[in-house]
Amino acid sequence: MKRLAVLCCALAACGSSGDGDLVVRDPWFRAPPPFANTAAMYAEINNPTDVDDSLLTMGSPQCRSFELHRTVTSDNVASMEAIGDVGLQIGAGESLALEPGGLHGMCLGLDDGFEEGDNVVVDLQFETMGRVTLSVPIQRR
Ligand SMILES: [Cu+2]
Repeated sequence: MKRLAVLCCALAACGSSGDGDLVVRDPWFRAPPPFANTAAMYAEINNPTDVDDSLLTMGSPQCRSFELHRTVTSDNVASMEAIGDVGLQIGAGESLALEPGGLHGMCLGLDDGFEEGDNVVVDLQFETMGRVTLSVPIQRR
């Protein structure tokens, strides 16, 4: 059973397993505006192993539901669409960027008190690695 190292440098608690497992770098939620009902989550997921993997789903007890989204721009208008059940591939030796303007996790139906400075528990379900739980800071960037 492989382990997953979480590098969460925003919390000054950096570490690495150093033995070639999946690594999630710099996970964060964009602090939502007042009364917003959704928030986007970003991170970089690195797969230094020699086994392909795939991010299948995300979830959080602080979100009514959670979707994987991509940003699509058409006629200069950006909008988001959900990625279906196929998940997001992270090939062996590759990285997956969840970043503003691109792929991201979307927390729908926010808890009250989802505010800058707090941390949110998020589960990521990977096809090969299984479930990974992160503590993700809410930030303004
Ligand atoms: Cu979205």
